[in-house]
Amino acid sequence: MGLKIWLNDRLVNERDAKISVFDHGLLYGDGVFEGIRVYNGKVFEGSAHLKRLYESAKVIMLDVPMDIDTLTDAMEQTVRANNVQDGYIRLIVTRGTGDLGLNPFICKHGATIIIASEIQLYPEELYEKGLRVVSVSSIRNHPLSCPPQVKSLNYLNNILAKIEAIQTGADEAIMYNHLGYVAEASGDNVFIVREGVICTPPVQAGSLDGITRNIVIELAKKENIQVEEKDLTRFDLYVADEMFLTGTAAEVIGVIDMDGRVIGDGVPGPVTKRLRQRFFDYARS
Ligand code: PXG
Repeated sequence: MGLKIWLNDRLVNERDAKISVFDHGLLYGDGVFEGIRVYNGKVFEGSAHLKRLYESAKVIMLDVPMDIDTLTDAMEQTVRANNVQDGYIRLIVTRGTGDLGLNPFICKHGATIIIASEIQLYPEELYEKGLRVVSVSSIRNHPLSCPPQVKSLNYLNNILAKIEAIQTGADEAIMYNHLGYVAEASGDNVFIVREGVICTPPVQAGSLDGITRNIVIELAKKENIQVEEKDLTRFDLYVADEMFLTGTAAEVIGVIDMDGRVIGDGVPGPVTKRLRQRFFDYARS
């Protein structure tokens, strides 16, 4: 039977959900996407994700073929058609079908794809034990290349980072920017706790403006924990009392080892655990 997939203007069966080999999303990674959670059958932070999608599209001069209300409705229809209660939406807008040339303006209109399905989280035991991360040599996009805030279909930089991490036996990569400051993990934002203060790199350091990141910052402030967005170095991470990552898939997950240095007490710390719980409650409320 398979899933019901939203393709352009309607729901189709999974086996009929096909796009052209001349789609520039495939040929050049030319397009944008979002990964969005569904909790209790409801799209989580849908408007924040759509805002980011439209901004990414604007930067690469891609016209999203639907307005926000229509796209919101399409996501909700896709969630309902697949009976997703707790799951994941992959929303993709490609440049559409063109020919074998870079020129995006030859493509008449973008293709819209919405998949609503299950999500592969880190195994539960990793939330208990914490992640091991390594510094990788692949840096985040330079601000004068495709801006790192654009959530484009071209994720090769981050995939190279993930490969480096896996090759060394770690769970995740810590990526730096062209100046040597910490940017983020390959698909998650990074935070540290030091003497009771939470720090995370500013978006300008080359991190994605993460939706989980922003919620966690707000939740921390509500808990009366001071939050600073500032440039962080490798040193700051090594000597942190706690480290954790945030993202749509991972939610909030502790880090206990970086480049062979034990972080804090070598177990997910109290602030990490508290924020993980607060986020869990918020997402499901
Ligand atoms: N940085 C990068 C580079 C990301 O791709 C985040 C940070 C976290 O942002 P959010 O808005 O999710 O808090 C992301 C998000 C996947 C997948 O399928 C990847 C993301 C989100 C959902 C699924 O690997 N990345």
